[in-house]
Amino acid sequence: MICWKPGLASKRIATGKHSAEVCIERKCPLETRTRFKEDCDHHIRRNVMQPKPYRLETRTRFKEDCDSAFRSAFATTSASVGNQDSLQRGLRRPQMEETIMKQAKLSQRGYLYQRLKSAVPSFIYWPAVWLIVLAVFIGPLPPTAPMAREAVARADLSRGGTPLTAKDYIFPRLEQLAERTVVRRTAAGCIDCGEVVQYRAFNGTMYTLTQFSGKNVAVLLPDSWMNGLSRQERRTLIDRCDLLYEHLKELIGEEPAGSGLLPIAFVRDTCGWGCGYIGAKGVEILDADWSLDIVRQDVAAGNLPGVVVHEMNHNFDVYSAYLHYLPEHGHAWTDFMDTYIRIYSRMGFRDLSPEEIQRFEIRQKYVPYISDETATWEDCVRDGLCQNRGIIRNYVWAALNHYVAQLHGARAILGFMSFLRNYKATHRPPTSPEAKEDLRIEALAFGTGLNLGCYVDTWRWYASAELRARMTAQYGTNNPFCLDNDGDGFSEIQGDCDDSNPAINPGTTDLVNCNLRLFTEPPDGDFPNPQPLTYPARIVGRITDNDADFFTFSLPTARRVKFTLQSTPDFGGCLFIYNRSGGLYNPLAPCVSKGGLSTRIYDLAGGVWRFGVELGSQPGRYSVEIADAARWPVMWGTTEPPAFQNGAYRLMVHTETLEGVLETPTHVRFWVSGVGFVGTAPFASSAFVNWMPIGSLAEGTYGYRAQLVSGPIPVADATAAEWFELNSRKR
Ligand SMILES: [Ca+2]
Ligand SMILES: [Ca+2]
Ligand SMILES: [Ca+2]
Repeated sequence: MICWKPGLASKRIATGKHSAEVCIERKCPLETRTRFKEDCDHHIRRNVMQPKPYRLETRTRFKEDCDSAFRSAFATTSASVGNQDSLQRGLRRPQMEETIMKQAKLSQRGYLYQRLKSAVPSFIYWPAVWLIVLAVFIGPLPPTAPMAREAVARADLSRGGTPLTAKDYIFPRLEQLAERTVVRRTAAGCIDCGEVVQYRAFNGTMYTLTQFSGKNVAVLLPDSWMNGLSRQERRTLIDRCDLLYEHLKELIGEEPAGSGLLPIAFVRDTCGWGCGYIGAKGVEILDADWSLDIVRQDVAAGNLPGVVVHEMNHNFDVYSAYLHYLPEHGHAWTDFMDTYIRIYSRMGFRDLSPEEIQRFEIRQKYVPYISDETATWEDCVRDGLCQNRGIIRNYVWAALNHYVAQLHGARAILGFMSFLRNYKATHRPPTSPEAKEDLRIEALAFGTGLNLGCYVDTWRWYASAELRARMTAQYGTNNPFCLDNDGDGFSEIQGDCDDSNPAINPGTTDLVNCNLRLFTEPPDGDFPNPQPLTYPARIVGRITDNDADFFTFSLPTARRVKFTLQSTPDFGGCLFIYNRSGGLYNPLAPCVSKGGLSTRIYDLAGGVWRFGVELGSQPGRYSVEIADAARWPVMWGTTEPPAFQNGAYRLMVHTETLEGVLETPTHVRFWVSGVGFVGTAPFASSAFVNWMPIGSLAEGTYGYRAQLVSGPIPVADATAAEWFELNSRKR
């Protein structure tokens, strides 16, 4: 029997003899390599891939085999795959993306999700306008190369062989808007009432589709989707899209141009996986089997598919003339909005909470820029000269808004948008990049109610002398976020999480998550063995040849702890946790290869724990985060079928928990499918409104949801729809 030697597990187990001795001595449990191999094979089987015969080598080596099998599957499309943002972005790098989308069907696990969870940029970029970051995955494996090729070929055929264009959005010409199908509402309120309509697509093709109407959007489905989605999934798709529109309208303060409902049409040929007008109503999603499978996975779980969110964000890019100055600025906007709307609405993304998404965005988009002290707006954003340093101009443009949103909350972004709205109503668009940044910074200043001159300095950004003078006149010179009250050398905008305590500063806490204490390996030394940690923590370290870094931390009580190991960007290896007897605690250890990120959650008992970051495929730099695993989604409230009395339906919600709720709610508002928000009640543990349907509403099935708000902002996601029958005899 072979098992893992405590301590330098990944190295010592390399000799079976040694391991066998340890086994006998310590009566090791079944933490065998075979077990590990099964884990790998399991992934392979799930992805219709035949495992190749593995030689009996070490666990770490085995993991590499897994990885290299993974990489070889990408041989036809290069090893690079899209990063998380392309998931919301539609099909921007046609063949490669399509291959990946196709894999989602085969993996049955939502490949997009895996990409958000495990993609990490390294510093090699696709040499095209729409930069896609190279990423390496640990996780489910894609199909073999021939299968991937076949998938691409089939997808191409399904599109009639026309090449996909690079961009998944269109700046609509006036004639295009004039010709577009104006989609009128069918039977008012009835979510199941389909009507067969003729739809003229963006490219002029006519389609016969079945239209279902919400309050704001209409979903137009071909027969394949009518059959492919269950009635319940179809309702969720319509209602979630409708609710998304409502949240976007509230946040942005202006609706896309065009009369009628916003059509979301599923067609055989369009400009990407999804395609959307910029600033005008119109979304098309590709009608293909793999596309149906991906969309269905999300709606079956009650969620919105990323591709729809992304395209609707293009429609809501209503200030484009006032903000855009980059070559591909439509996607700088969505680099902010695709995730921010999930943060603002409290929707989250599958099991990622809004806060986790926000931190992910800031780590990915803000940190690479701000931590490079030579990076400036002029060089890295306006002129785009810093790609080889891992600084992507679109990301940095979006990062400012993400960072302000994290520091100042949703009200600041609401204010930002309202400033743009008023400005647009009274001014012509600025023309130069400098003037557009002046407008953006001024809008953020309005949103925060502060003079952001010192933010501009911290960010090495641009602001004209006129703007600085206006901000001083409007908001004074005193911005508390720019003061260093405790004299530790940092203000809050520079990352001081507690400006009344000099022991807390960017040298001791993580820049992205203030809760994490930071432990950095000395530049010319090594961590002590072991390095004690204060939980929760972030470790920034380095593994040299023959090195392993060990850490201890103490949990006062039992916790669900999430371990995140990231290769930044060159380390390859694993994170092993040891139990009190020195045995291996986590046979399913998080492991990364170059540029990868891996996350695992463990239920750990209270007490002292020890873990090691140990060499696998190659030495290099890494980071580790250990923190409580946030629960998401959190079902904050439960609803019940509405009681009918005195001509009204009683819509009721019982609050189960305020865990994960952004701030103390003031009110509960109620949403009815196809109708919109119908009433608001003061927050109470059981809150209700009596909803009296108006006479024009059709009979049929309706769904209601409840959402917690604090003043103008949502503080929890809407509850799942409670479906009920609206009966005309009850009017
Ligand atoms: Ca300070
Ligand atoms: Ca401080
Ligand atoms: Ca080290």
